[in-house]
Amino acid sequence: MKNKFYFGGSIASHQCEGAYDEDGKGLGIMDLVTVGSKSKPRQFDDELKEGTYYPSHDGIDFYHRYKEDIALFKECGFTALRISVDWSRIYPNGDDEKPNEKGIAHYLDVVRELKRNGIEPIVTLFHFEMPVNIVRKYGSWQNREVIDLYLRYAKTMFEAFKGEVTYWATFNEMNHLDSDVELSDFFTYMNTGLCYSKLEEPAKVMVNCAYNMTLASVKAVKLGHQIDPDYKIGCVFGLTPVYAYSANPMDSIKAFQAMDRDWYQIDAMTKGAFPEYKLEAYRQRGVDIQISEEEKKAFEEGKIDFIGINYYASAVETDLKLEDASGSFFGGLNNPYLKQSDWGWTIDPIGLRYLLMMVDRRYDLPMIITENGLGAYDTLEEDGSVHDPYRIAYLNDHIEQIKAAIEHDKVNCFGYLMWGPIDLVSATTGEMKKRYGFIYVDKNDDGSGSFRRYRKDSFDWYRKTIKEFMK
Ligand code: BGP
Repeated sequence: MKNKFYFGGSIASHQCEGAYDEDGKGLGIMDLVTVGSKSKPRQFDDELKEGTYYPSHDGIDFYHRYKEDIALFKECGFTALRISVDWSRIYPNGDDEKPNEKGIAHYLDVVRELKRNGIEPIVTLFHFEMPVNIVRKYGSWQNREVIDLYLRYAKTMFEAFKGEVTYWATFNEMNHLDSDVELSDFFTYMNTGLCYSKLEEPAKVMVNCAYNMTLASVKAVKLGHQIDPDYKIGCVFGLTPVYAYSANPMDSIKAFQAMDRDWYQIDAMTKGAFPEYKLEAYRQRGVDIQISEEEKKAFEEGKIDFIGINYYASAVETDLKLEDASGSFFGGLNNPYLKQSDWGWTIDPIGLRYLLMMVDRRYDLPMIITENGLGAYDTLEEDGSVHDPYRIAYLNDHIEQIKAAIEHDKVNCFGYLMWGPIDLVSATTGEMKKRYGFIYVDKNDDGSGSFRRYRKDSFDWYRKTIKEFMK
C-alpha cells in the first residue's frame, strides 16, 4: 500500500444517484431533505410533501448515467473513485428479512464498470444514508439494536463484493456528532435522521449515537476482516486543524479541545480501546456509558487499516471573549490571514500539510485524502465551455502541500480523492449551484435542466496534474 498513490474523486449516493424509489429502494433519510441556500437552511420533513422538491430524488441521475460518467473519469486519468452505497437500496427498511438483490446488482455493475476502466473503487458503507424506517421504528443510532442492523447490512456487502472491492470505509464524518457543543440540525440529521433542536435530551442522545456508531465501526472492521483478510477497511473523518488565536496558553488549550472532539473516534478505532477521556467527558454531561467485556474486545479487535481524511478548512479558537467571536463555518473565529470561499469556508492549503503531519505522527497508519475541494459558482458559456481558474488554483495549492507532506515530511498518504469531481447536490445546502466538479452538470437548484455533462477547464488541468504527479 505504501508505494501506491491513488488519484481521483469522491461522490456520495444521495448527492448524485437520483432514482430514489427505483429497483426496490426504500425511503432514505436524505430523501426527506429540501433545497436550502447559503442563508436558508435545508428543511428535514417527516413525510414527503406534494409540490416540494427534494434534490436527492433525481440527484444528477448518476444511477442511470454512471457509465457515461465513469468514462469521463477515466478520460481525466482517475485511478480511484470513492462511492457510497445507499443502505436503503440494500435493505429498504433496514430490518427486512432479505436484502434487495437489485440494489446489490446495481452496485456490482458500478464497481465492475470502474474496474474495467482501471479505476479502483473505494466504498463507503454509510455516507449520511440510512433507511427512514430505522429512525421511525428504532429511534436511530441511540438504540443499540441499530448496530446489529448495520452489521447485517455490512455483512451482506462484504460477502457480495468479495473479490470485487478491496478498500472500504465504515462511515463518513460521524465525528461531527458531539455531546459537548450545541450542534446544528444539519450535522445530527445527516448522521442519524434526528433533528438536534427537537431532542428532549440532546446530550444523552448524541453520546449514545456517537458511541454506538463507533462501536458499529469497530465491529464492522472485524467482520470484514473475517470475511476477507485482504480487505483494507478504514473510516472517513472530517478533520479541521484548529489554530490558537494568540500565544496565550489558554488559547492553545481551547484549540486543542476543539480538535480533540474530532479525534476521539480515531483514537477508539486505532488504539484498541474507547478513550477514557471521552468517557469522562460523557459522565460530565450526565451520561455513564458502560462498556461490556464483549465491547472491549470489539475495540481491541476492530482496528482500522487506514484513515480517510476529508479536509476543507481550518479554524481558530480563543479563550478571550472577543466581540467578533464567530464567523467561520466550521466554528471558531475567522482567520485574518486566510480567504474564504463564496460559502464562507476558510481556504487553507497549508492547513492540509499540517493536518497530514499531525495524523501521521499521531497514528502511524496509512492515510488517504478522501475529500477536498472548492464549492464555487460556475458559468456555462454558450460554446459549452466553463472557465474555472479559481478551482484550479485551489486544488493546485492543496496538491502542492500534499507533495510537500509526502516528500519532505515523509507522511504515509496513499491517495487524493477530490470531492465532487462531477457537479452534484451540495450536502449542506442542497444547491446545485455550489459546484465542485471538473465536469459541469446542466441542472439547476429547482431540478430543471438537461442533465448534460460538459468538461470544465479544470478537467484538462487535473488530467495533466495527475500525470505530472505520478512521474
Ligand atoms: C462533506 C461531506 C460531503 C460533501 C462535502 C461538501 O462534509 O462528506 O458529502 O457534501 O462535505 O459539502 P457541501 O456539499 O455542503 O458543499
